[in-house]
Amino acid sequence: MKRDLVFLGSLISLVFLSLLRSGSPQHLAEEACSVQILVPGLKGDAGEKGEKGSPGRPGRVGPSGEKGDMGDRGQKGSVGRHGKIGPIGSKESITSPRDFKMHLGIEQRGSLMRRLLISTGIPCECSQLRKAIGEMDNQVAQLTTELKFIKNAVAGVRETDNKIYLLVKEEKRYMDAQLYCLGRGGNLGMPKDEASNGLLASYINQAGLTRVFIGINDLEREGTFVYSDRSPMQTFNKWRNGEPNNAYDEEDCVEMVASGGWNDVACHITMYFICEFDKENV
Ligand code: MMA
Ligand code: CA
Repeated sequence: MKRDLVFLGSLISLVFLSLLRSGSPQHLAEEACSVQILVPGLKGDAGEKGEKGSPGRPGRVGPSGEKGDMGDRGQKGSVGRHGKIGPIGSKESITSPRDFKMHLGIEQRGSLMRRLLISTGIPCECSQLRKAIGEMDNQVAQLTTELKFIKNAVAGVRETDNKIYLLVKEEKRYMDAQLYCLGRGGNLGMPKDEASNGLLASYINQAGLTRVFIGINDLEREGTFVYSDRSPMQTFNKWRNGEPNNAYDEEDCVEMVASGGWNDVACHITMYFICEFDKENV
């Protein structure tokens, strides 16, 4: 009876202990077995060897080693990137935007161009720029053609290879006519050969006029006619028969009549006139 009570007490305490230690199902199975071992009976044969377990966790980091010898020298590094654009140099070396550009490397110029393009809002696509330039070339060609039309048809000028002639339909005295032409970078028309004389004559005729002042006078020395650019009269001339006659002793300036012939007239009378311009000055 006493043995039974001791056994029962042991059983209860073991079950209680197993309940306290229980956690995972594995423990439960283990505990269940342990409980069964306590059941009276013979010990069974040893079970088969279990499978190999999974590897354990890595161990702790070991202590630092002792200081080693100095290593070999490293290899030479690669070439660095291009630097930023430098400041503008002194006045002696850089005096124009062209000089400034010459001081920049290709990459710096490209960078500068990109910045300029970005600042102007132009996308830096070469193909787009080329297209825009091509279109501008076409526009320049078209405008040149239109300008030629305007000069000839509207302004009514006449041209040779190197001169432009303009008939001014404002009545002026010789000196005022001369000043008018000079003020515009030209001079009074100075026919110095057959071709230019013929061109002026046809200009006058097409305008329905009978006479205009041209740039010839003998103001400085009576009888010695010079062009209004002070160049001397050469062998070429178109004096009408009997001219120059210095009528009334007061004719020091020259007119061209519709035939293209020349006549000396008084400088104080007023009439239309023709200016001429060197193309290289226009
Ligand atoms: C005549 C002739 C010219 C002179 C003019 C002045 C009409 O032509 O004498 O030589 O210049 O008169 O009006
Ligand atoms: Ca005369």
